[in-house]
Amino acid sequence: MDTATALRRLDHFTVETPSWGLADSGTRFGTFRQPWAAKLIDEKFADAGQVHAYTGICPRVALHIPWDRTDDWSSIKALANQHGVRVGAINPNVFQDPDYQFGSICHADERVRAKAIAHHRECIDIAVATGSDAISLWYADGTNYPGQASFRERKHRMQDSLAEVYRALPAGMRMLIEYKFFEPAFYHTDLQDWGSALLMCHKLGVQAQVLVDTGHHAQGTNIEHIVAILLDEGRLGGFHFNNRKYADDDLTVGAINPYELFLIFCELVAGEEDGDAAVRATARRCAYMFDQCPNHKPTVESIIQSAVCVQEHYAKALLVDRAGLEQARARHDLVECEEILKDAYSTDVRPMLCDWRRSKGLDAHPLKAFRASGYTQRVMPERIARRKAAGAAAGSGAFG
Ligand code: PSV
Ligand code: MN
Repeated sequence: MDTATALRRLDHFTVETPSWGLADSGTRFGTFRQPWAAKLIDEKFADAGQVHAYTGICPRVALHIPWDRTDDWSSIKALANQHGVRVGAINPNVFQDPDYQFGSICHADERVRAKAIAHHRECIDIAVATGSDAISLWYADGTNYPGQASFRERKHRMQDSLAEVYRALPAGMRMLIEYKFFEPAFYHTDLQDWGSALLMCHKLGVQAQVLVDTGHHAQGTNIEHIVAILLDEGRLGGFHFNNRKYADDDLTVGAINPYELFLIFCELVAGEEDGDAAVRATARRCAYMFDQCPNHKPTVESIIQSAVCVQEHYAKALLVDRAGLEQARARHDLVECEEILKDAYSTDVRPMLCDWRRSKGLDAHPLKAFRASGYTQRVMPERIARRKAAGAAAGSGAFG
């Protein structure tokens, strides 16, 4: 694709910011508090607004309930708008309440399943109230030891529970189903891979689609292949970008393996340009989101880094010489096929992206501009004072 067309295509490329990626996070060994990290929902919108103001590609913020719970959902839409963003996918949390120790929607106890289903319904209501068009579902359900439970009984409970949630979905709202092969369960996870997620979607209906998270696969898994299959089936609903070295590390996008990211984007872009209108529609509707934790980095800066990185790799994928690739494939010219990909990957797209930003009235260099703005230094004392005034009980955090 030529540069002018690629520049136009960049106008449609957006990625959702996770509210939890702006909050303090840690590991089971501890959380190192960052004095500027957002806690309350207005702070999360303010920070997300900064990410969008400097990158121009992050207009939506995903919320996690109950971490982001508030008494008045009707005012949340306006609050987000005040900060130049809007509400993205609503993520129910059915993994922290003590009732969910042995599962949520797969739990053997009907009372616990009903509680989990009611929470999903609440999230659908929140999505309606905030103008969001998706709920995003991830489950920690699984077992830790062989023999602990019947896989098939749990599968049936999941099917029945998700069917109930699906029935509550209004027209036009999507249910994104995310899989993960392990953690926190260490023996089996009920929704462990794209196959099980797809199976659920087929049982539920067209409003259910699979969400792929980079960190949720065994080492060496060919994620771009999964993306291609799900696109072809019309069931790729969303993508959680992050990067990992070992497991679900939730590091800044591109920190470890940018070439993998590029190859994933090659499939997403191939889908956007496919000759089949259904594949094109699926690819163009795929909700791109970050799912990362700051891991000792200043929160807003780390998401700006990710945003710049995904935009660069999307741009590189747009520049792949598709016609040349088709011809080289037809000749079985393996070397040329790979060279075409590497040419695009090696292209320095930064000047092109600087042009794109200038054309939108943005600073050409988002991270530098944000750092120079003094935002972090400004909000830090305000937030420290606010925490002191409110006491330790204020707000919600993320993991840990
Ligand atoms: C847990 O692994 C996780 O990171 C999933 O990827 C979800 O998308 C996210 O938390 C929010 O619930
Ligand atoms: Mn995720």
